[in-house]
Amino acid sequence: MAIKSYADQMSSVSVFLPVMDETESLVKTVEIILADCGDAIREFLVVVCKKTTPAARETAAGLRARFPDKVKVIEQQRPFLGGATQDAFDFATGSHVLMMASDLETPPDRVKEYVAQGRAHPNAIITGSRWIKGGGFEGYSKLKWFLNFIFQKSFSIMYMTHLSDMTYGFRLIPTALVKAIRWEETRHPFLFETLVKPLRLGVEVIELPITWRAREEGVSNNPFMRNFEYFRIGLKTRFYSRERILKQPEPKP
Ligand SMILES: Nc1nc2c(ncn2[C@@H]2O[C@H](COP(=O)(O)OP(=O)(O)OP(=O)(O)O)[C@@H](O)[C@H]2O)c(=O)[nH]1
Ligand SMILES: [Mg+2]
Repeated sequence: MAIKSYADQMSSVSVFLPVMDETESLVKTVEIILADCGDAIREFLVVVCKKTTPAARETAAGLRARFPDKVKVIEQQRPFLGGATQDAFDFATGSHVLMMASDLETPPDRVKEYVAQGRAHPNAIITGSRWIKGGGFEGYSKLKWFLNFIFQKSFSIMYMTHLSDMTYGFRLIPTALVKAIRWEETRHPFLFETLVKPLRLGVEVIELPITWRAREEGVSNNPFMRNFEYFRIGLKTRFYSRERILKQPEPKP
């Protein structure tokens, strides 16, 4: 079946920024992106939840006051990181959504490269890879590094894809595509779901080498044992039909 186009061009980007305890990191993220490629940015969707610290909330409000045309602060309705991302998808008005974090583990100085790639390949997903030449990990636990490698290899074989990193949540996706898919995960495995479901639909995915550096501010919200939950969505989706992945049936050709 011919692959549907979800974006003929990249006109603007909605940047999703989930926030728990980030202050300086959040400010840096917004400032760097605006300085590097502010023209391409339609909006920053800063998503806060009940567990977001008062200092982080204040920081978000401060950014909204400084950049009222660009920064929106959204009170999260669905639970956890996957829920925060789905909430942002509902609000996104740009042609593309950039999924990232506000803890500097998704380096904001690389966003301009996503923008350039997105303009050149508007119908594709542009995703960061820590495993290809030029990418890497700094300050990642050795055990997690090893398990991540095995995980990536297993799923690249299962999905018969050249992709080397399907779990790094630093990616640019056409907005129409995220709005068309029926999402399931609410926690961190959502990051994997946003790659495997489009892959099953036949969407092109382009990797950019990125070095992941452990955060200096705040703490991770993903306890180690939860990493094993990534298998569930990966295994299920491998056998899903297009109808199962999409919210609406596709028109017959
Ligand atoms: N609004 C909101 N933000 C969240 C939630 N969970 C995590 N975040 C934010 O999402 C980003 C990624 O979360 P982390 O806990 O750092 O996850 P991670 O870096 O993928 O996980 P590790 O590899 O275990 O460090 C951070 O900026 C968090 O503050 C949530 O439930 N709601
Ligand atoms: Mg993190």
